[in-house]
Parts: sequence; structure tokens; C-alpha cells
Amino acid sequence: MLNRINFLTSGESHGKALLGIIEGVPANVKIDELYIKKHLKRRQKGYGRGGRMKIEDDYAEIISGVRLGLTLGSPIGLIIKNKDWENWKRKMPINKVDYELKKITLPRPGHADLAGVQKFNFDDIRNVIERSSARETTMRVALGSICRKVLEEVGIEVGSRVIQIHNVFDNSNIKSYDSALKISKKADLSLTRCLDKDTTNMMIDVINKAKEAGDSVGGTFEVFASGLPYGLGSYTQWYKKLNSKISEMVMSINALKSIEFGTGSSQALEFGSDVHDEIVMGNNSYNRLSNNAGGIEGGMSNGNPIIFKATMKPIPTLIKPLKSVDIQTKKEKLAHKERTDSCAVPAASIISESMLCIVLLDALLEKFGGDSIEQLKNHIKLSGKY
Ligand code: EPS
Repeated sequence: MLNRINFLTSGESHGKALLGIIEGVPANVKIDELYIKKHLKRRQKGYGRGGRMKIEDDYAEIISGVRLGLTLGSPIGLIIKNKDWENWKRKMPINKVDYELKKITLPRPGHADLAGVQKFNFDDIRNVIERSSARETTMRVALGSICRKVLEEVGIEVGSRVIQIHNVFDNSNIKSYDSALKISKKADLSLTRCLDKDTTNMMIDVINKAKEAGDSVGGTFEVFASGLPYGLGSYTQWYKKLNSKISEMVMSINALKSIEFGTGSSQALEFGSDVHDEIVMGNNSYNRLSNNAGGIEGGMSNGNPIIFKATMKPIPTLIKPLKSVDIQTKKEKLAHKERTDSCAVPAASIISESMLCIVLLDALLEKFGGDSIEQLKNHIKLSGKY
């Protein structure tokens, strides 16, 4: 539950465009379309995407809320045109048409299809596919990058890297998470956003094999933020906990199945004395000997980098389809097939970064307040503890 930032997206995967509005961003933040574009490009790059990413070259046009390159403190409106719309005009018209459109009647297991048609009383799964598609996450990255810009102004960096695709694991050892950007920039150089070259190649192999077999693969990625002050979020009420806010936002990303903070579920096997991060005195500040908590204790940032892992399921549109039932005839048949990705884990890591940027800006504004970037910076300077 966000308190200071509010955002909405609208748009179908093969409709004219995606729309987004975000409010609560302080005034006087430098922002331009090329900065947003940089992060949209990062989302589009990952290995394993299908034909659609060859068509799109995502660009968010700023429609409102910015003047002379600076935010106005008013709602910011963005539009991202779908290039593929040109090819889908006949299938996705806004108005009634006098020609017949083929309905999709074979729900794909693992997709929103069956529950979606039941819920909204549709006889054409196309009505569900279009909005449940992960195309919508393009706009989330655009909106999240505006929040990221504010975080950068106050020294907070957000990054990510892929650590597993199917049965290939990246065991790269990260010495320090103190610069999230540094690690993330290295990951950006890999087609699968993983830190190791050989592992990248093994990940590419496993994606290729899945693709050749008409199948798909999922995986796990790690997201991190550095430069955070103490006390974002609060232990005083269930909806104020930073880890619950991050979880809500990250778990809203298409196809994500789990999130865990720090060393997460592996803690079930360990003793308390192995898990908890011992406190020592450093250079006039509290230090930790480890960061197994992932930077959050009692629902609050504890001054350490925030680290979480999230897992994405294999994409449910399969070229080798699974069993299904036709919603018109009620006869068993194979599920609907259409152009698809074989892996979108690298993209999901960027989308999760963006969701984290939105939560962190919300938490920062909640703690320090400020209608303009100057005020926010001053408030942090006066009372932020690191
Ligand atoms: C998606 C199916 C594919 C993906 C799409 C998500 O699109 P299409 O049906 O046009 O081939 O490429 O992702 C994007 C378009 C994107 O921008 O990420 C799905 O069914 O979720």
C-alpha cells in the first residue's frame, strides 16, 4: 500500500498505446524522455524474447507534468505507442466492425485465460490476453524510472542481476552491494543479465533448447538497493512494513511466483546464531558483520543494502501446447498457440527494479516529506541516519 505515490496504467498489448499516470513525484526533478528510454531499452534486451521485441522500440512520450525539463509536482502522464498496433488494427478495433473476427476459445494453462473469461463473462479469450499480457510492464518501467531519477538525486541506487535460468545457476560472488549500479551495469552487459560470461552462455543454451522444443523456461533474479537511510517503513502497523510493500509491488509483476529477502527460505535450515547480522561499532556508526536480513529488520530499512530474490515461472504460452478445453464446445483440445517469448527473466529483473524504485520513493517521501526535490534533499540532510 503506497501512501505518497499513486500510479495507474492502461492499455492492451496490441492496442494503440499504453498510458500511465504517476502522481506524488516532487517538483523540480530533472527528467527527460531519453533517460526513461534508457531503462525501457534495458527491459527489452534480454535473451529469449520472441518476435515482438524486434517490432517494438519502446519510447515513452511525456504528455504532462513536466515543463522545461523539470517536474512540476503535478501528475505526470506518459504514452508509449505500440508499433505492432499497425498489424493488429483489424483484430483490436475500438468500435464495432462489420467483419467476422475469429474468437480464441482454448485457454492456456498457467495464463489468466480461463479464470479471466469466467470472471468477466467473455466468449473470446482475446479480451483477457490483451490486458493480462506482460506488455503492460513497459509502462511500469517508464513510471518507475521517474522515481529512480529522484532516488539518484539523493544517492540511492537500484540494480539487479539474474542468478538462475532453469537449471543453470550463477554463483558469482559479490563482495559488496554498496553500489547497486556498479553490479547492475555489469549485468546489463550480459544477454541474460548474469554476471558471469560462461554462465551467460549456458543460460543462452538452455533457453535455445527450450525454444527448439516449443517450451519455455523461468528463473530467479536478485534485486538490490544501496545508499539507504535507516527507518524507511515501520514496525508499528502491518501495512507500514517496507518488506510487505515491496512484496506487494513485486508480486504484482506478471508470472512472478515468489519473493524472499536476504538469505530468505534457506534460513529455515539454519540456527538463529547463523542467520542474524551481528552489530559492531565502525567509524562512528553501527556496522553489520553480514547482511542475511537483506537490509530490512522489523519492516524497516536498517542502513544496509536491500536485497531480495524473486522467481518467475516459465512463460505459459507454449508452442508445444498443453491439454485444455474449448470454452465454446467444452471438448478437450490442445491450448491456444501464438507468438511468444521462451524466457523473460532478464526483463522481469528490470521491471522489479522499477517497482522497487516506486516503493522506495514512496517510503522516502513518507519519512522525510517535501514538495520539491530541494526540500526532500534538505529534510534528508537534516534528519537522515545512515
Ligand atoms: C506476452 C506475449 C508476447 C511478449 C509480450 C508479453 O507478445 P506478443 O503476443 O505480441 O508476441 O513479447 O511482451 C511484450 C510485448 C513486452 O513488451 O514485454 C504475454 O502474453 O504476456
